[in-house]
Amino acid sequence: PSVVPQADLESFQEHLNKSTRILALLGAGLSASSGLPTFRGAGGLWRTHDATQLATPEAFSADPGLVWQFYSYRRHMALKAKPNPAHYALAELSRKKEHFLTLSQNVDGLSPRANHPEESLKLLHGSLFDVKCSDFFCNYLEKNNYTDPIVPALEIPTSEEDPTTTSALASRELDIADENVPIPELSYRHLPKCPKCKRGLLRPGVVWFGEMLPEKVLNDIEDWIHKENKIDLIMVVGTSAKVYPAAGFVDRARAKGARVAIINMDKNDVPASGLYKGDWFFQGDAAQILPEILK
Ligand code: BJW
Repeated sequence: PSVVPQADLESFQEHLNKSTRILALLGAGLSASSGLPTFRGAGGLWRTHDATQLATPEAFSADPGLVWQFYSYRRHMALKAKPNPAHYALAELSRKKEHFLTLSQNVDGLSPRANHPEESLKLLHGSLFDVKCSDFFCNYLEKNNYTDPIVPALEIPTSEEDPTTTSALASRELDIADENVPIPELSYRHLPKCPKCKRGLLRPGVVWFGEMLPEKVLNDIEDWIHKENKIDLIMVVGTSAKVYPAAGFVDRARAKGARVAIINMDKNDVPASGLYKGDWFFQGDAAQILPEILK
């Protein structure tokens, strides 16, 4: 059964078919149905911490053990999760359309694992599986580190001692996102160190608040935008579109004539510039909507 209004579906697909230059801006809602929590709104808390408060250099300096536990948990969850039909639908569109560039704010590795062509996928906020040295003077970077846990001290606590748990999964893994599950205090000596400088702590290769987005990624996007004086369409998928510079690409695309198609669970989550005549809003689960509208 269709999950979108027929008239919107028809007008969108008509526009998509004749579109040659297309952008997609992706956010955490794309991976929600793969079981990964989003940042804002329900589920945006990890233990008692606002997820966005842990995603800062200040949080890492103040308590690298806590921040690593958060990211170690996220790495573990992302590795267990599977790409959903929306990741596959976008990957397929990118094989069909020559000038389709996907800008993903997600760090979970699910688009790459859905075989989204690498050259048309720009990871604005890095990856949970890139690991780099936190020392300002060291440039160590390791890509695709899938070791889980990255050091023994970051092993997810198990509840084998707890005979009251019944489910097979729950008996092996406690959800350390739950504040009632105790976690150890970890300090410098427990945490992963840089193999190059042998001094700095390693950190996740993601972009925290106040940090610059990867320069090469930004340059590639600018080159793509400037190559021609028009963009036909930008799809804004599962993002609250509140974090910059990522959210700014919606208006950059509009300035080149793009119509905007929003795919989001929450009808209030529109870009700051609002909705224009000719835009589309497809409300619901991206994992259901994208395969249908990109068919
Ligand atoms: C569903 C669904 C389903 C749910 N189906 N939908 C201009 C103005 C004001 C401030 C700034 C500005 N420019 C820069 C700033 C500062 C700051 C910023 O933007 N602040 C704003 C919050 C106001 N930006 C930065 O600091 C950036 N750096 C920068 O600008 O550097 C330049 C500079 C450097 C130094 C000095 C001076 C300048 C960096 C931003 C980095 C963001 N990093 C994070 C963490 C990454 C690592 C990690 O994962 O832990 O990126 S924060 C977090 O937010 C993460 C996300 O990628 C990002 C966006 O969130 P997203 O994906 O939109 O998720 P949610 O949860 O917000 O939304 C989910 C959506 O899905 C919702 O709409 C749901 O309804 C929907 N949904 N289920 C469809 N099934």
